[in-house]
Amino acid sequence: KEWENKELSLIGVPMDLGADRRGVDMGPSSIRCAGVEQRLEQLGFVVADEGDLVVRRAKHHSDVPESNLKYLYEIVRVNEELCEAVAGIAEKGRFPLVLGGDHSIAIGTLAGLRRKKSNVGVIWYDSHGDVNTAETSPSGNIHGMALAVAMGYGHPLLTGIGGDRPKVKPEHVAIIGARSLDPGERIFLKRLGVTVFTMHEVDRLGISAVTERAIDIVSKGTDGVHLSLDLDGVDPKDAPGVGTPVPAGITLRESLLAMELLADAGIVTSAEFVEVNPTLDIQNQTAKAAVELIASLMGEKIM
Ligand code: EXY
Ligand code: MN
Ligand code: MN
Ligand code: MN
Repeated sequence: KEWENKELSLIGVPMDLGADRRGVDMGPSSIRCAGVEQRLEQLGFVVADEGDLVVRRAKHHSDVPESNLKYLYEIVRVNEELCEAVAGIAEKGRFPLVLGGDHSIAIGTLAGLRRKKSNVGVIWYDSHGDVNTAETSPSGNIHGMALAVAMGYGHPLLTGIGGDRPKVKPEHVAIIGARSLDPGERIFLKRLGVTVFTMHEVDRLGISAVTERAIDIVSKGTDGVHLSLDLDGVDPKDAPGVGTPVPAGITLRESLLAMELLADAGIVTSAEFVEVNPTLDIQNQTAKAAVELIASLMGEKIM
């Protein structure tokens, strides 16, 4: 593995424009407060905290003529910057760990990873599919479009971040935890043949079998695996501090097992943890859950 040196770079992206809701911009800060760096250092990682990117407050969301894409230009600008930052980290052979921020930042992360790797596998751990386009989106919120953009679908300013090519192939993607898909997203996912482990599969097969199947899919024919973990994939009882909670989700306990299985498989080469909104949280519980998940992903063992 390229990060066997245990060198890791943290980068925060205080983005909330993709969710069109304040609070998730404090996600990186809340995860830092929950002790992410110290926890990683205890695991033997040499952590470089690269700080946060700057996200400008936009005056009004309807800045794109004849489009429902909210805050498009600033989201593009920040993701271009994130793309460069992630590419730089990966280039040095360090493990990029991106702290969000809303899920629109996955666009920049995946664009940056594509510089180093031609076939990135992606585990999209989320209650949502995030495969809307301007045409299918009920909200115009770009965080609900990030995975579609990474696969090459959406506004050209978004799909062009880090170069025009698609950043991820549909056959290298596995969604885990889906329980809120828009009608257009269902059609899109079927048409592209993306593997989706909904809560139905999680309940029927169990999280360990689902994770093992997902590992197979994302590691076949790929040269790296990115975990994009949206905290709203976790049940709101365990992770209440998210902007778009969806009930009946994957428990924290199951999620920790999923992370442990990923750690054992030794396939994950980058990760991001997104959508933590401390203004909706109870005592920073969701950021703390994020730190537990990160620790398990990076190899922490009970014994
Ligand atoms: N599917 C809905 C939309 O596109 O507006 C909700 C998306 C929420 C996205 C969250 C963070 O994963
Ligand atoms: Mn330190
Ligand atoms: Mn998401
Ligand atoms: Mn989500």
